[in-house]
Amino acid sequence: MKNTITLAQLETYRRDGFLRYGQLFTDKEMTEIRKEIELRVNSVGEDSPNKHMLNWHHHDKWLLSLAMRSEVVDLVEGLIGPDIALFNTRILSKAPDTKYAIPWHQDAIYWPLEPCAAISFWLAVDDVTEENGVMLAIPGMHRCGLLEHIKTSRDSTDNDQAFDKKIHQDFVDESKAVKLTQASGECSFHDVYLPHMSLPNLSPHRRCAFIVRYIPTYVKLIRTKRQIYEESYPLYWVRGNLGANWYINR
Ligand SMILES: O=C(O)CCC(=O)C(=O)O
Repeated sequence: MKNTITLAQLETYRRDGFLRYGQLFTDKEMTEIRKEIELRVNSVGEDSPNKHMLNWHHHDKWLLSLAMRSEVVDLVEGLIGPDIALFNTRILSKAPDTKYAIPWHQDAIYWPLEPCAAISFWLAVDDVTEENGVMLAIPGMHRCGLLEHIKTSRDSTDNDQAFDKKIHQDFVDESKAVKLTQASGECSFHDVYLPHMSLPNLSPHRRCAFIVRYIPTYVKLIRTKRQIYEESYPLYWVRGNLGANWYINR
């Protein structure tokens, strides 16, 4: 049966800039997904406590097929419409007892998209609690457009170095932030302009998520073909009209 987004869910997504969808995969499916993702996380060295495995779907067919699963894409369609491309993927695994946080940011500051429209699908591989590196978001602030970001310092102890920019503190009212705790197998979606961050993992448990970014195909990737390869940006067509881009799978 096709997964659908209700009108109320769509309205929530548009109003808040994110949607906590709830359970997407069953416990049985998650056992399999967790096993596969764990294999990949454990294959990466111990040099960083936070494992950022960016765009592994380019060389990993299993990850690509997870990102293409109709259970996920049906929901994405309900939120951004029927013409969809896969832009990037990330496994983000936070090791237990680590001090690294991800600073407040909007994904829009990083991505060469014109117009800048994208949605992130965030799958909780492990249970996400208030202690193990939960993501925080400020509802409704995606409607403010791009906020001023400043560089984070490389040696900062509170920053995850994969994110080198943070929203200027004048624009972040943490009292309005909500914590996106989720059980394993639950998922959320967030808009490219949503201010969000994540806390350090102070618990004895890993916090791993699989994150996929999709764009509507009318959005143009502002890169030459050479840059697309150098920066690991080739798009995959997922469904609907092809729109303005070149796709590696077409
Ligand atoms: O998973 C996290 O801790 C943060 C993820 C994030 O910043 C993102 O999905 O853009």
